[in-house]
Amino acid sequence: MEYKRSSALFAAANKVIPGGVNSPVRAFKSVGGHPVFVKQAKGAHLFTEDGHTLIDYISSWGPLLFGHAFEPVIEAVKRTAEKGTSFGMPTELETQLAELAVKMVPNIDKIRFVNSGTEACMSAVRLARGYTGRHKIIKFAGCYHGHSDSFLIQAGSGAVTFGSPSSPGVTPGTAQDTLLARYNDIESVRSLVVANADEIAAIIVEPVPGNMGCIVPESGFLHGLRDLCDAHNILLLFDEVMTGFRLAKGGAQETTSVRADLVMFGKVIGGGLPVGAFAARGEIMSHLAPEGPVYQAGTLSGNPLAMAAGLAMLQSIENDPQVFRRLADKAASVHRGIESTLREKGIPHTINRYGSMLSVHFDEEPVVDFESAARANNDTFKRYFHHMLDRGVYLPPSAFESYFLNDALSEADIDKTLTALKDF
Ligand code: KE4
Repeated sequence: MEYKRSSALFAAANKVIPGGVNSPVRAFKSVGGHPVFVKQAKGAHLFTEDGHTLIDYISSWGPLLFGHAFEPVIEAVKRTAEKGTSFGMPTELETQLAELAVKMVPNIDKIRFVNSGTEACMSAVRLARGYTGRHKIIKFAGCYHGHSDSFLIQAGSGAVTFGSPSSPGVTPGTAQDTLLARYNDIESVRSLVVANADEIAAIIVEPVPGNMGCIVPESGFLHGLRDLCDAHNILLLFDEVMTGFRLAKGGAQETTSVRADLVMFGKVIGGGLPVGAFAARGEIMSHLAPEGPVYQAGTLSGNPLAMAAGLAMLQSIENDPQVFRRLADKAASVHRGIESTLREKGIPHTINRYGSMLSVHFDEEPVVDFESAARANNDTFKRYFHHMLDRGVYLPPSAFESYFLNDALSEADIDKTLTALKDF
């Protein structure tokens, strides 16, 4: 497939936008080539500026549970926009979305809306630190919580327990308060807790990670985090920006039966418009300004268009809770089809799947954490990505991302996807 127009548009974008994109993963850096520019989309199909139609397995990196240009969301945004786009004053829409989210998600009484998952996670960590009076946090190698300084931390040298900046511009002063553990390795967490007793405000985790590809939590791991937090008065923060309202109405708290103290949301809760959120039981949220001393604010937080889109999305979920089962079944079909073809061809691979989250790793060893995810063969992944793109299937342009299926994906789309792989 030719992408001449996308190539020209990318050249123009590079003149005025760093790297030609407003978020790095879109630039195809890890798969080579140049990004595809989309003109519009409907259901599970992307229509590119080059006149191609692609089957979409990203769904805008998760938000579009029911597919692109979902009628209830479009109508809600149109209807709301005609009354004004932003007021900087409270609207009933914010309360309606908050009431519905609190009804759907376990263990939360109150929720604060922000504009991105990054803002949600950043604010939740500040609230955890303000509530506990402690400074340190534990995160996991490979888990991504947005681009706030406290999260852009990589494992420090073996000797030290705290991390080091993974990006220029993040200071050692910030890095020293972020400790790095290994996902699915409860002993790596326990040793950090013991070594930093009484200094740790929070453990922040993607309960089902999607930023190392999809990683499945091993039995007992998340319960182990809950037990460690209970024993040492540490808050457990579930970053459900990806999993919230995608795995189940109650997200990963529901599917894993593990209670978090603070939960962060993004993506689906905004129905494709910029919404992030963080939520907890009332006695934690009461520490947040203006009720309490922990400051957090935002000009466009609770924006009426975004609230209307999120409300239409969550109401659609409320009215059709079978969507999660349908999505999980579609993911299982894709999993089985890809696995049987790669096995026939003798190509080493492992596929991880949890609900409608799925990722293909070109390594026959299990992928259970960042280290094992990083071991996979990226050259094969690049070939696989472009092979599928050339045949009209748009997969995440990175081996460290999860597929996000949407409910508009049809059997015909899945058949076409699996047929495209046959001559790989
Ligand atoms: P945003 O600030 O991008 O809305 O959310 C940050 C974030 C927080 N937590 C989790 C678990 C996330 O997956 C994300 C963002 N996800 C990436 C995809 N891996 C967004 C895509 C991008 O960076 O463009």
